Amino acid sequence: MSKTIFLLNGPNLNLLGFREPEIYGHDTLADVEARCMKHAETLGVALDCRQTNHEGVLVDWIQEARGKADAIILNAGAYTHTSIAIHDALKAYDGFKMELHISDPKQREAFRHISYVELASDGLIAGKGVNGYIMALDAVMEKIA
Ligand code: CA2
Repeated sequence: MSKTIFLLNGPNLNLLGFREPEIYGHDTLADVEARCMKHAETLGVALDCRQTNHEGVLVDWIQEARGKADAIILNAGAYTHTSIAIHDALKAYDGFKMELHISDPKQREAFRHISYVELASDGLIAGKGVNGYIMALDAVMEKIA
């Protein structure tokens, strides 16, 4: 049976490609999602891409993934460093959980060094630019295939 992956992006990632290209690159979120959809097709996996600026919506989507998705790839944006609610939702999810960041938060300001997402995830890809999204898909497929 074919697998399903939720690719969830959190706050401000809708601004990708429009601001701070020196940190996040020139690709827009639409570009990145289109690349991921193409790659998912070659891998034979169904990919559901979503972005929200709202913490509770991310919690809702992580809960929705229970029973619907075999894995979640999550770039929770700044909620990574603040959200125990997202941490708890991830803990309640039984599938594979991959934390993803475009930059490497551990190499940036001290307030980005804690990750509540990391404490509830099975893997981490960070600091690889937007190519990290493709790397995350490949890594997750190895775990769930
Ligand atoms: O490196 C990442 O992917 C982050 O999750 C991005 C978050 C940041 O708070 C995390 O510490 C690391 C910020 C997303 C903001 O994205 C923007 C993109 C373009 C322009 C402005 C913000």
